[in-house]
Amino acid sequence: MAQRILVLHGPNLNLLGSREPHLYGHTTLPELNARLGGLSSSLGASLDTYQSNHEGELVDRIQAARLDGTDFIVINAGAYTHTSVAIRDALSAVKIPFVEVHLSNVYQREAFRHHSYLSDLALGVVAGLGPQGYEAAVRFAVQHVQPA
Ligand code: CA2
Repeated sequence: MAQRILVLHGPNLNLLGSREPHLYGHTTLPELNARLGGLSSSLGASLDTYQSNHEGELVDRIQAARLDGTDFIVINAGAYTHTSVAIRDALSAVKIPFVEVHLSNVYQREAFRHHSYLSDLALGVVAGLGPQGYEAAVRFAVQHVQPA
């Protein structure tokens, strides 16, 4: 059975490509999702994507992943990374392995971005590589779920 990977995008990431390109680049969210979908297919995996600006909706999607056969989650929780015990608890509850991704290098930015409620539960964290960070995470996910 093909591995099922879920890519979750948190608040404001729907604005990708339209504002603050010095921080987040020129790639739009639909372009990024399409690129990740193509990469997953080429690796024999299937990919779902979901973006929400609402904490509870992200929690609901994480809970649904427990029932829909998701094998691995790639998550950029956006600003909720630094605030959300609820998203942390959901990821902890479903026990689906995950990687945390950030487009920007959060450690070069304001101190409040240096703490993540997710990192210690994550298998790994990628920050500062732009869209390539998601690609690295998807490649890792496929390899982790079904080692070659
Ligand atoms: O670097 C990242 O990927 C972040 O997760 C992005 C979040 C920020 O709160 C985190 O500290 C780091 C913000 C996402 C905002 O996305 C935008 C995209 C385009 C234009 C404006 C905002």
